[in-house]
Amino acid sequence: MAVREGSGGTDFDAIVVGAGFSGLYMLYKLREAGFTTRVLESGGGVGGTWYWNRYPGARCDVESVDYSYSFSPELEQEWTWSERYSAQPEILAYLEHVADRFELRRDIQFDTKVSSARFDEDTNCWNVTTEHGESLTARFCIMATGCLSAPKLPEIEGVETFARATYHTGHWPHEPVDFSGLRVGIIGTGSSAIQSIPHIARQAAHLTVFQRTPNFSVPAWNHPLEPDYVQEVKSDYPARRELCRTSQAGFPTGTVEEAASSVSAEARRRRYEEKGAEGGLRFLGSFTDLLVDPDANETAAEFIRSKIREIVKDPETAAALCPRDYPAGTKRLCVDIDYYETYNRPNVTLVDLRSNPIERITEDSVVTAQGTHELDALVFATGFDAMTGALSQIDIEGLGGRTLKEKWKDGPRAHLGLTAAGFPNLFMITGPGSPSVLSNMVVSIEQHVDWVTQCMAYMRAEGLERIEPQPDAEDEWVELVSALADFTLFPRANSWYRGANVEGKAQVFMPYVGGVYTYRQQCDEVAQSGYKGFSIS
Ligand code: NA7
Repeated sequence: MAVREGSGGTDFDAIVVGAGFSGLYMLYKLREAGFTTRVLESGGGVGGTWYWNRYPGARCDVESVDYSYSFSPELEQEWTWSERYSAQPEILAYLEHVADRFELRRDIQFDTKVSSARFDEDTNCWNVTTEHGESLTARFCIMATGCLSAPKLPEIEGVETFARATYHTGHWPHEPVDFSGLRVGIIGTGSSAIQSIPHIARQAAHLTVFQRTPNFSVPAWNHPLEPDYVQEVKSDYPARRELCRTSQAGFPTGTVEEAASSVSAEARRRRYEEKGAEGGLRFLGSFTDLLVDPDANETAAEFIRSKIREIVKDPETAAALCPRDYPAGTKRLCVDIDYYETYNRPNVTLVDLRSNPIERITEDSVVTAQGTHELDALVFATGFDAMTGALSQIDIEGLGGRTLKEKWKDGPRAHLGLTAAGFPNLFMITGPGSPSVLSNMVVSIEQHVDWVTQCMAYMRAEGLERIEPQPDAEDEWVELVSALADFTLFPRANSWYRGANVEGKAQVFMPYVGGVYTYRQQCDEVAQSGYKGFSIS
């Protein structure tokens, strides 16, 4: 680095890791605030999650007019979404447009995976090294590494021995994949599988779905967006954005005030039909008590099961597809297009691993207790080491040489889900302990990025060099996050929200369930108080 562009003799004021929704907006804001910034991105282009998840059918489950940046009125007006729920190529095209429109690429270094970040206590700076051996310094290090960005293979004997084509939904090839004429297997039935299965089934000679746990899924009722509707949204975008920011989940769900337990079975069914007809995640907003009262939840769960039984013709397959052992919505509710209908195709077989578990994978087959399934291609839709996975892949070292991995071995601890005691000047965008994956990610990302930028500007104005949360403030926050979760049904599912999908990972419910509005108010109060709960020097 020939020219040191950061204050205090560093290469930059800030290093941002990741160039997805978070990293791009972080760069935009820091540049606007006059901070020199370098973004390090492991992919060959912008997009983050939407750069890697190119599997067939990949689509957002938040409506496109809401799953977009609100920071630029001009951008809002010039970009037009084509569908209610946008598909991955359109979201990626949007992020590429954002990168071009705001000339962000000149500060992004692509194909650069960060291997370590060390805090230097003498200079109050971060030293970040890359896998190419490059070393960069900055006052601040901002992890914009995403919540679902460390793909995970299943722990199955012989998984690495399969010698024919293999794919992970979270790391899909850039070239088109053609399954025509092939016997394809897919392991997993989470959101990625539920989106890709109908597409793969239409192409493959045969598709075998290996299901360990069925998921609750509701129809998306996706459709092209009418120009009049788009115009209506654009003509009043600020109000719509405000509605998102002051909501529970970061998108409008409509107002309901009734509890499922307070109305008749007939009225409940009617409401579920209505909400189901609206499509998507709004279903969970049918009643106020669905995620806190097990009996209320069971009525919604049974409604979804009744739809599965209506759609899927083979009763045994339908029964296997009906989730039974966790409340609806406590694993991310899936939003599908023709998922259950796909099981009526003659070329699709469901293998229920609960009754017929996988024993091993060989060079050409998946071997279950009851037989051998020879396959030409195998798709792993087995998810991610969520929320902490991408961070634990980087060797992050704070005060006294202590690593973040060590600090988090019994579960992540982050004050406000943004900062960690012992790791000064480090920020995590949508980190564990913030609403993140329980919200419209873009709303939560913008809020975090704005908060971080404001904090850095405050420090610069006050001539301060170092900020970190106090351990007791962090403890209180972690307790609050856990207490809020315990008030809900969320902890009752073995979900990736609580690390249950990764062997040996601490079982702690990670996201903040209190909603984006309450959370925003808490963060704002901290900033307005001059960063109460933080040590600043
Ligand atoms: P998910 O939701 O974590 O789904 C992963 C799936 O893979 C799930 O059905 C798992 O079953 C299954 N899985 C994982 N390991 C195994 C093994 N060893 N054997 C069989 N089946 C296995 O990841 P997705 O990518 O679908 O979705 C992630 C999020 O992205 C989603 O929630 C949206 O927010 C977007 P399990 O349930 O663990 O029994």
